[in-house]
Parts: sequence; structure tokens; C-alpha cells
Amino acid sequence: MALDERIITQAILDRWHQKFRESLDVDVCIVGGGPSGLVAGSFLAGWGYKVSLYERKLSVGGGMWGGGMMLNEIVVQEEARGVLEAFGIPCRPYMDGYHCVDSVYCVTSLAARACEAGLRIWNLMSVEDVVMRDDRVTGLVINWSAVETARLHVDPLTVSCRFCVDTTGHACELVHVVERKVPGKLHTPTGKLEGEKSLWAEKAEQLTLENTREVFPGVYVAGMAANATFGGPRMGPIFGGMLLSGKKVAECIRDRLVSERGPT
Ligand code: 48F
Repeated sequence: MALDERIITQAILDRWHQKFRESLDVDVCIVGGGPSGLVAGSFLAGWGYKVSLYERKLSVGGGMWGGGMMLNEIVVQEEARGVLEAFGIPCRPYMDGYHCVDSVYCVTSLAARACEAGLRIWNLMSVEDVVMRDDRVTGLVINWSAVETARLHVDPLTVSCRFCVDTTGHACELVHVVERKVPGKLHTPTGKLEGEKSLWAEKAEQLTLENTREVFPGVYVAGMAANATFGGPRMGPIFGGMLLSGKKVAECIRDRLVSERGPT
């Protein structure tokens, strides 16, 4: 059979268009495809919710690919081993309480499990703003990352969601937008973004979990963005907190959705 180039183009257009139309109104939008965002999306999609994840770059994985200082091995503590194992990713014990995984294997496996669970991943798209109403954030304003990079004067599109999650890492970009542009105060001690503190692995890992919560009506924070928002320290190249935070935010949002609508 001779290949018809027009059909190849048509297939891409039709299938992409169908996926996008189905994702205009979802339960949860996740901003950022690092480890915390991938884990959160996997759990929520696996429980039957409609979930979209937006990632600015070509590939998901965020800061996980590079391990520590480009040495492509990640370390997780005992408490987080179960999260990786739930995704079928075995850890190699290093020392009592410390486990290692090849970072490339970890990212690709997390991404594969997320897609299998039904998470819709939109790579090459950046979230530049939120949609607001009087009482809460109700959606995201998205554009192609290439538009952002080239600083083109092109208006964005919008998607609706019940909850959104800032998993943009150190930059906590979504919270920055909300603080700057949406009337009202953040649920932080000062009502403003507290800002990330210097490195302290033990404390940071513990605080990442405590700081994983709703920061504004309709907006949750997880991963490094949670500490940057609530004033916790950075943790350096240990990834257990990111995985546990992704799981915790998924559970918090599931509880909210169940209390609003009942079980899926
Ligand atoms: O930074 P990142 O990996 O976030 P994380 O899940 O994990 C943090 C760790 O990698 C590491 C650490 C702990 O060991 O401190 O840094 O908290 O991934 C964040 C992702 O969000 C994307 C960005 O490209 C990256 O892949 N991102 C950031 N801003 C936007 C965005 C945006 N406005 N729209 C879409 N994607």
C-alpha cells in the first residue's frame, strides 16, 4: 500500500483535535510535569478523574533526569519507596533507609504509568495565567511555549477545571500569577508568597508534605512549589518528598471531589 502524506497529516490533526476537545473541561489541571506533577496526575487519572497536565518543555520529568549535578541517579528515602513500587519501579537499596534508581528509568516509567492511567499530557504548552471568578480560580490560560519563547503577540486559549495544581518547582509560577493578579490573599502566614529558603534536606522533605495543600480557592501546591510558596527550604537531590507530595495532593483533591460529588 502506498503511503499518502495527506492521510498522515489528517490523522495527526483529527486525533489531536479530538483529544483537545475532550480536555476543555476537566476535574483537575496540573501545571508542570516534574516528579510531583506526574505522580499526582497518575493517581488522580487512575481513580477515574479527568486530568490534564501541562508541560512547557518537549519532555516531562522536570529536574529528575539530571539526578544530582547531572549524575543520572536519584536517591529516595525509605518512606517514599512504596510510591515508586506502586508504579512498578524497583529501587536498589544503597544503605539503611536510602535507595537509588536510575533517573532515566524513573522518569520514563513514571511518564508511561501516567499515560496508561489516562493522564492527558500536553507538552510544549505553557500556563501563563488563570481564569478567575469572584470566589475561586476556575481554569487556566494556556499558550504554546514557542509563542512564549519567541515573544509573539498571540492571544492564548483557556481550559476549565475544578481544581488546579502548581507543580512548577522552584518557580511556583501559578502561585506567582495568582498573588499578582487575582484579588484576595494566599493561605500563607503573610497572605503572600513566602519564598524558598536555602538547603536543608531533612527539614525540607518533611515540610514539603506539610506544605502540600490548597493555597487559594481552587489552587493547590505540591512538590518544590509547595515549599517555595510556604517558605520551606530546598532539599537538593533527594526525591522522596516530591513523590510523596504528588500522592498527597492527589488524595486531598480526591477527598474534595468526593465530598462535592460523591465517589467516581
Ligand atoms: O522542577 P520540577 O522537577 O518540579 P517538582 O516536581 O520537582 C522538583 C525536583 O525536580 C527538584 C527538587 C527536589 O529534589 O528540588 O528540583 O517540584 O518540574 C517542574 C516542571 O514544571 C514545568 C517545568 O518545565 C518543569 O518541567 N513548568 C514550569 N512552569 C511552567 C511549566 C508553566 N508555566 N507551564 C507549564 N509548565
